[in-house]
Amino acid sequence: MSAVVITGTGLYQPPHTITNDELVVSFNAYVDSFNAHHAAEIEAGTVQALTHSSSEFIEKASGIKQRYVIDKEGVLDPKRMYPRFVERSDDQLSLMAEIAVDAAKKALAQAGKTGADVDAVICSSANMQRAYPAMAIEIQQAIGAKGYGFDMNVACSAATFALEQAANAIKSGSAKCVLVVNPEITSAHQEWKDRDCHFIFGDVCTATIVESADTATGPEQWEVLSTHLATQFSNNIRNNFGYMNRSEDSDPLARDKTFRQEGRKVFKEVVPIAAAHIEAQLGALKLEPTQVRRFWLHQANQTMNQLVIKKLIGGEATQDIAPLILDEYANTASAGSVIAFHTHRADLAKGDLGVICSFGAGYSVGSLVLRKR
Ligand code: CO8
Repeated sequence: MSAVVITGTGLYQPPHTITNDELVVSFNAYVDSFNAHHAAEIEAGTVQALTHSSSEFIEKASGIKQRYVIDKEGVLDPKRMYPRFVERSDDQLSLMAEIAVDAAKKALAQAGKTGADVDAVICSSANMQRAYPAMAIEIQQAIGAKGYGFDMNVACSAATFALEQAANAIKSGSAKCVLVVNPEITSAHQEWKDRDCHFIFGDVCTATIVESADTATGPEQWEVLSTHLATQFSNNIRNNFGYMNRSEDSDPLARDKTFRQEGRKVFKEVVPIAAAHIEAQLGALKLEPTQVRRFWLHQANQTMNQLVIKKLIGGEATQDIAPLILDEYANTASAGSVIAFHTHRADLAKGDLGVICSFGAGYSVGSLVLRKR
């Protein structure tokens, strides 16, 4: 059986950035207006006053300095606090498909392929724009691909879980060249009014070409030596938005219908799970973590990544060992580890080993061990 290789990646980066300072100014304006509006209830003790956010806290607690968003104005409007997207007609490309096609074209160019070479499309992300038809099929048509397409969602591990499906499709012979796209329009399901998490996410889309080494002609090839997925149920990261909300007569704008988490618990519980997961996968390949040249880790929290690396190699998570892109992009859900791989791999040499690993809601952990050919 021929090897499975990654031959190209692509990145769609939205046109707008929001710095922590810009975000905090708008958040604090919202807080002041909320508190003024509810002054009597706050005084009577029936409503709790909201508290200001701070840029210093955000950078210190997470490592995030800014984020990219598709719409800046709506997010920063203290009267709105979420993006404004124009509804499109059924015959227009959906927003998710549009950014996925952009990233896909870049990945295809890197792999030396065209859409016609692709025979499977997996659109995998933490949130889906609509129920059906699958965005993957829309993307398949837009790039002129053959074969089949489907959508899948494993929250922050959506990309790594999809990469395993792609590798398996190639191994089983159901596809020769798979396009995996991760359009993460997190701004639409982020709770921008919640001080605990208003700073966390950013929008982006990544694309990866996974193919059989038989057909790979691109200048760069990363052999997939192994994939390893695991899940363990937790309510600590949750979003109750869903198609049954209407039938439940629940409030579509209620707090539980957007992203929420117990950040500190997630931090404590996920770090050991992720480190043990990677260690076990490397162990099965008879490899030590210290033999890995680079770890492209999930991008949720700078200290989390430092602790994962410390557990694995006993040393510091330098930018060389485990590059951070979180400062510029924030948490981009499933796309984070793929952005790190996309932007920080050019300096690696033939034979170097690398690990892509995601961890997040579910809980879910997904990882791939790669070797540069
Ligand atoms: N400004 C100022 N102070 C603040 C703020 C703020 N914005 N927020 C909280 N504080 C205060 C708190 O009130 C608290 O004060 P006190 O000590 O007086 O009580 C203090 O700061 C500390 O608060 P926390 O304990 O909450 O802060 P942490 O140090 O734990 O940092 C983090 C918060 C950064 C959220 C951190 O816990 C973290 O990163 N945890 C890990 C999170 C993680 O990995 N989550 C994964 C989620 S991503 C995922 O799975 C994908 C889901 C799908 C994506 C959906 C897209 C929308």
